[in-house]
Amino acid sequence: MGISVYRMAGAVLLLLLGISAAQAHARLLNAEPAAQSTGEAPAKIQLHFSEELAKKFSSFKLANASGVIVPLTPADSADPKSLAASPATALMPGQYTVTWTAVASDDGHKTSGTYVFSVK
Ligand SMILES: [Cu+2]
Repeated sequence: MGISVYRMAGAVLLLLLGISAAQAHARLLNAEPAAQSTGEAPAKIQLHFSEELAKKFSSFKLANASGVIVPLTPADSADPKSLAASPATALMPGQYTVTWTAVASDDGHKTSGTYVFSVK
């Protein structure tokens, strides 16, 4: 009887831990250039997340309107919640898609997403 109470308490604890871990997934908060924005060719692309990232496993890539990958030079951000990189050559006018993968450093959970911005 005593053991089952402990087991029950353990199960509840695991459930609570599971819920708090789920909240630690890294969400994209904002970026420069901003999603859906149109502006000058950016010297740097920076993504800001809700959680600290395991940077080794977190990255993003950039593709032009034809789907061709644009080479990026990683620009190491001192901010543990940000990823940054610079286009290897100036971006031509057009629409670009950022595809990101982020791994939260606290629980190792992976999130991903895409957004677009345009260069005029
Ligand atoms: Cu998580």
